[in-house]
Amino acid sequence: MKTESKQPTAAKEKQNAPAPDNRSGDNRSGDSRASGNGAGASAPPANIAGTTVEQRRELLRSMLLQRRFEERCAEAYALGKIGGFCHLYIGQEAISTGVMSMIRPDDYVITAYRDHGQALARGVSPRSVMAELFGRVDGCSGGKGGSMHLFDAKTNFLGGHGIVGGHVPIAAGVGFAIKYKRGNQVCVCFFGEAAVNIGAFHEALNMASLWNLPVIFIIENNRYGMGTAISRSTANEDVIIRAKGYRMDGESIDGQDVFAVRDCMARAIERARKEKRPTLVEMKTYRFMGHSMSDAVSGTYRTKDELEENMKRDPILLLHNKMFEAGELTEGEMHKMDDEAKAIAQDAWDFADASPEPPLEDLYKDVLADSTS
Ligand SMILES: Cc1ncc(C[n+]2csc(CCOP(=O)(O)OP(=O)(O)O)c2C)c(N)n1
Repeated sequence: MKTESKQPTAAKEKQNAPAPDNRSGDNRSGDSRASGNGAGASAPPANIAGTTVEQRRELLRSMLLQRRFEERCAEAYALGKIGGFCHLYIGQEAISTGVMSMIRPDDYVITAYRDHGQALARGVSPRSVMAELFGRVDGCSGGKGGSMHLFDAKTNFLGGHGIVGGHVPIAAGVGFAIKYKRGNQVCVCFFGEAAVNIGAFHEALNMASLWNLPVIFIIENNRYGMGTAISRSTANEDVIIRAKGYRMDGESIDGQDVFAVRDCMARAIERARKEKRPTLVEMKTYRFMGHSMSDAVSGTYRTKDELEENMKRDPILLLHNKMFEAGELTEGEMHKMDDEAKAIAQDAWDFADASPEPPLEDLYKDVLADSTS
């Protein structure tokens, strides 16, 4: 990765990624600056003051891991080691990283099919994620879920869901269960901007607000649903306005800035834990790869110029530059972190490659609950 200048980092550079256990559950309290019922209010500028140097390094390590790991996924897909669908998260890593750095190990996470980065940032082991992608028995879903269906009970990572918006009501259900059991966890639910036009999204937001559920709904607005620009699918592109319809707090932030993500999460988490109130957050981002591995990166529904313009705001580069300018990161240290990330991705690949396929007799295992036991 080139970091000497402020040039775009490279989804295109072939390298790999690190695996910090980034589940410290920082949970620092924010000064509740949320926008009340006024959906769409913008947050004050984020800064790095709320984190220590070591925390900032962890954030960088986590993002590098996701990036390098997924670059190897692209390679494995091209070699036929990963089959089926494969949606990369490259470009959006500040969101997964910032969110996971703020929640606690006993909180819950649920997401859509673009789930590799979120699983890694949550602390699901790179080996078990790669083995799942390879369809092997040591995968976090036993090799039977694949790229879109990463699950990990140890980290309360509840998937990996392929139906657009289909998991949003499940998040409301998790929020209900937390409240019913008098817990003070939160449930974080990620989805793309295309999901805000799905019926299940509206049903879930309505119930979450009506019943005061501790759910943080995060729209990762990367501006495209497959090859359809938001301007062609959504009557009101200001998607955060949807919060108002359900009397919910809403906030729109820069999803390329990991500190903006953390600041916003501090407010949403406090609201969820203390008031049992849900929040809708729009995190504005951009994906640097195609919708899935079978999709062109640019040249069809978006131009190369647009892509390159957005890659100037690579979240890894933005964090690197901030740390570099603050004098707390040298290029040598950056390269070392990057090499560690690559080594972890290579180790995950080797592990996955050596893992066997699930046995035939397991075909129906885990499909239905065993009603006899
Ligand atoms: C209910 C439903 N309709 C259509 C699809 C096909 N589909 C798969 S991904 C996708 C685009 C979703 O875009 P978005 O929610 O913005 O997430 P992103 O891919 O940008 O992360 C569509 C339409 C689907 N999986 N589920």
